[in-house]
Amino acid sequence: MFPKGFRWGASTAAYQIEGASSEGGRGPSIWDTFSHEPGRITDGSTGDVTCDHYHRYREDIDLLAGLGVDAYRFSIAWPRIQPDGTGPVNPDGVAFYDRLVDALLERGIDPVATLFHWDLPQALQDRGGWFNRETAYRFGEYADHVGAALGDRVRLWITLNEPFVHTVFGHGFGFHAPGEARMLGALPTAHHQLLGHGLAVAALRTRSASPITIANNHSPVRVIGDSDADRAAGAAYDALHNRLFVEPLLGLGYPEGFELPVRDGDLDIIAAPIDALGVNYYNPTGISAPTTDELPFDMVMLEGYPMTDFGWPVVPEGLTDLLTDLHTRYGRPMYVTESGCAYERWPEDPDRIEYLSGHVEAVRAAIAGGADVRGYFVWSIMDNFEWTEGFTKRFGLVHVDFDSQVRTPRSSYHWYRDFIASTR
Ligand code: PNW
Repeated sequence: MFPKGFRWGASTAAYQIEGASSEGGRGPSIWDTFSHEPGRITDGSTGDVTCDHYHRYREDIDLLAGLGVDAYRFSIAWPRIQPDGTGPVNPDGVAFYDRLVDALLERGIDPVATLFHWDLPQALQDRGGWFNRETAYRFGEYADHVGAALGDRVRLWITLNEPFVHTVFGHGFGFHAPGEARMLGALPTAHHQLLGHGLAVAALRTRSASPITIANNHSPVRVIGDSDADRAAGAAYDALHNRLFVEPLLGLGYPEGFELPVRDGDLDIIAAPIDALGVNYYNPTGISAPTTDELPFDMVMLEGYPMTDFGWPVVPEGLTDLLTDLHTRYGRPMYVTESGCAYERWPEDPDRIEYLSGHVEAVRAAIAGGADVRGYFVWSIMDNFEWTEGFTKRFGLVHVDFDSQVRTPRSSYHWYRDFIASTR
């Protein structure tokens, strides 16, 4: 059984669904810049319109209400609140999230707001983005504005989404905006994001009584090979993917082996108390000893598992392992803030039903083993702009036709609705 009060939900992010990229006084973000550069996005698409959620949010909230979810996780576009990342708020931007939050509450759905899901105002990027320590302070001010506007109604705060992915994909490999490929030279952006997180927590505490968390991407490490070098590589990868973005938040400092621009007092700011850990889980990672001197590990394809349309292995027991491990290491309440899979098929999508039923079962097993898990959010309520993959990868419980904007629930939508009802 799931504990009383367990929250079932679904997740989205602003740039992936909103569209209306130059309406309501919104400024450009790094994802507008990046997606408009030729060759960056697989199908040449952008988030200019995507699901047009900015105009269709009421219809989308009807879909959420039809599922019977307790909570909806969305993100706030910083460039709607502060078009150039600093200064006073843009009233039209705040008004959009006011309407959204009120419409959710009217339908009995708890608003769960992420402050940063990768759409940095371009004006801040022009001053160095997350390489510039000042961006952390700007993020704290932005959090204060959002807290002042919505702090009485948002029920759970998430400061950052996946600073690991934003650091590694956005600044290490350059597959994501802002497209910087500095390999380990990306690490300062990790520290500055976490500093921003700490400043945001402090600001939100003065504005809202609601709990605060962060949504970290985690991946249990599967060491491939049985040499000491393979095991050392596994530990190095685990420190980067699973520890670096958690341990300083809990007052444990950074794991060893990372060069970060830490100044006096930073670790105290970063360790501002939080109320839970958010866990985004997709798959485990295979790791062996490095064969080049670029990185201290090699990433290896895991074999013997079914694959999603993304080519990601389907390993539900990895979620049990992960939650159990995080519970053993840190002993904190947790939310699964994202879990889902890319499958093209519709309206029948038996693969997604199998994926999701396996993963909720994996959460149940972790809880039975003692982990304190308080909610599960499916990524995503509907197909959307899947970053570098554009519209070629579909994670939705609801199919979206990006020409007509028609939404069609898949069979997984009906499955999740019936499953949630069965836990009541
Ligand atoms: C997450 N990886 O991104 C994001 O939070 C979502 O916005 C995104 O749509 C979803 O997962 C599906 O991709 C990730 O390769 C991107 O390890 C890449 C990875 C993990 C998560």
